[in-house]
Amino acid sequence: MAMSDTETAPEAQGEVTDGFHLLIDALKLNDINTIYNVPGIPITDLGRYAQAQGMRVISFRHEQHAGYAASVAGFLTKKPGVCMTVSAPGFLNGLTAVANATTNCWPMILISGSSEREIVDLAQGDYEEMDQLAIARPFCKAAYRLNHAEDIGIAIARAIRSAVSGRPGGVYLDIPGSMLGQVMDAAEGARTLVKVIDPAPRQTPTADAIERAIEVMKGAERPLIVLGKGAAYDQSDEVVRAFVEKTGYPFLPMSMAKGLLPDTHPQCAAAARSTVLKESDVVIMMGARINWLLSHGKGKQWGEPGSKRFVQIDISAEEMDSNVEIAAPLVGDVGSCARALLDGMDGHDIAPPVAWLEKVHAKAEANMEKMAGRLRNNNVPMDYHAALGVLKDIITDQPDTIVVNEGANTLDMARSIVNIHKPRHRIDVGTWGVMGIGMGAAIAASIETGNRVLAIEGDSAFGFCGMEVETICRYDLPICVVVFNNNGIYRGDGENWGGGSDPATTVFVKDARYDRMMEAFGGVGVRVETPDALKRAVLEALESGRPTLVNAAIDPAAGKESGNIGNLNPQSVVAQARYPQAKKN
Ligand code: ADP
Ligand code: TPW
Ligand code: MG
Repeated sequence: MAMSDTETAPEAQGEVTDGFHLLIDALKLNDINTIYNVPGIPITDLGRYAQAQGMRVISFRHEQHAGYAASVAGFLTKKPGVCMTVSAPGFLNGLTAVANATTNCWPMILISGSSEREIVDLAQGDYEEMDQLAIARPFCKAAYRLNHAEDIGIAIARAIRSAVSGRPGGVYLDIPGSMLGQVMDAAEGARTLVKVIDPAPRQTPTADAIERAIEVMKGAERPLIVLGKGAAYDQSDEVVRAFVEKTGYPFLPMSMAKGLLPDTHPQCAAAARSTVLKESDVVIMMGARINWLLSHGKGKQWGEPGSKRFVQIDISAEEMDSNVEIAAPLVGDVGSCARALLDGMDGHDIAPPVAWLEKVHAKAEANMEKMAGRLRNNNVPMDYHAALGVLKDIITDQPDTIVVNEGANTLDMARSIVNIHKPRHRIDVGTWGVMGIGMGAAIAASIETGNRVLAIEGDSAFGFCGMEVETICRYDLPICVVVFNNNGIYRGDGENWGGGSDPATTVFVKDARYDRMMEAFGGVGVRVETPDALKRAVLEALESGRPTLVNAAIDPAAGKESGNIGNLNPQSVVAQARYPQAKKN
């Protein structure tokens, strides 16, 4: 039982514990040993005590980045990443990351301190007053409030299960400050803790469902496998590889599934994306939603209407038929489904016609050759291709380096140019295409894996999270940030269409010295204008492991409006006539 302040002083009785320490013990009992944190009332001491109790507490400059870091930790480890914030504004800053985690199906837990319940509920104006639980609900997979110290064990267990079981997502845990100070007898407290057994149980599809899928595969003339970040998350790397190789089907990795099988694998059809999407007749989706990133499975990108049959592997049954009919739904985890398919394939002829494989291969080779030429240029100013050609070679030589990537052109071009060779070695803007995830992702990748990290950042993208370079320096993390500095969003040569003296809406200060931000905190800053200088600077950073920011000057005229997704911009019927500067996207 929890005791109130008025009861006998705890020291007078046997050994005691309190809400702070039960919370720390509950996390540690469940192998959660890192907290991504921003301190303040009422959780400042919770962070201190967690550090004192041997947890890794990484304190950020802004909760959004602590939250993104926690969510990326969840993606990389299959355990919920934990973010801790103060009430109201800190909570709201962290909530963006919870919503983003839920959208990406990544497990995380946001733990926010909250103010006095009675005062909040009567709207009497408490310090940082806000009804956080109610606000969090629509943005996350589950939300709970912990009112009593004796419930901490159960609450943490519930939060962990909600985050990782079924389709993973973000969980909110509301911690009224007063709960942290509640006192319990230590032995009694220990008995309330819960060790979560098998938090994300494997889920195998039925024999019928497997048979149905094999029938569809047997009829395939031009099959394709699409690998998504759900497959990368599942960590069944060997089974997925065995399945893909046994089928012999071309595979297309979604951006964060790059490296699940190496991009250089002979079956990789990334360089023949348009061909395989348009011409395939059977598509096996493995942990990838048929959402906007795949044009909802419809339209000209997908060829003739009705020309496809889909097999879809997903942990979430509701995902089936979300956009198009699924001929063979396989509800389960990627590993179990791939294993069952592998076994089910025995004795069946599912080999694809050689002509299809040759066609895909030839298309991919031709496109890669075309690209190779563009990557070796010495244009001044440097363009995206020349800069990314350098980074591509570095990652090929140092494939353990984890690549973080955000921006528009910087994202789209890096995604197609920089090959990834190992699973979960690329982290990017995810399903929302969110800007500002870069530094949180880089920090989490470094903390969770110990590997070198190369963050390839548009200058705008970097601006959303740039202050976290201080965090990188403070924890002395081996992160090399390359800012693709084209002086703006998409391009750096925009004009003010009203003709006034204000800058255009999409441009930044010209030739800004982002490198000096890293220097300001004791890291290494380098400004480069050529592919050679870029190569030297990045190699030096990866060799030394010192926090480094390479400010790479990129041609302000090289980018496209919105990168590859300019078609999503709404069009104005009057713009073409009114503004001579307006160009059709
Ligand atoms: P991408 O953006 O790479 O195409 P999505 O995020 O759209 O991938 O899709 C990921 C899908 O993977 C989600 O529908 C999610 O339910 C599913 N998923 C998550 N974890 C697993 C798992 N362990 N096994 C199977 N499916 C999973
Ligand atoms: C949270 C909208 C999409 S891409 C982008 C913005 C602002 C920046 C592109 O410029 P960058 O890259 O990074 O310099 P480049 O190479 O093309 O110049 N707010 C959020 N998320 C998104 N996606 C936006 C705004 C956006
Ligand atoms: Mg830019």
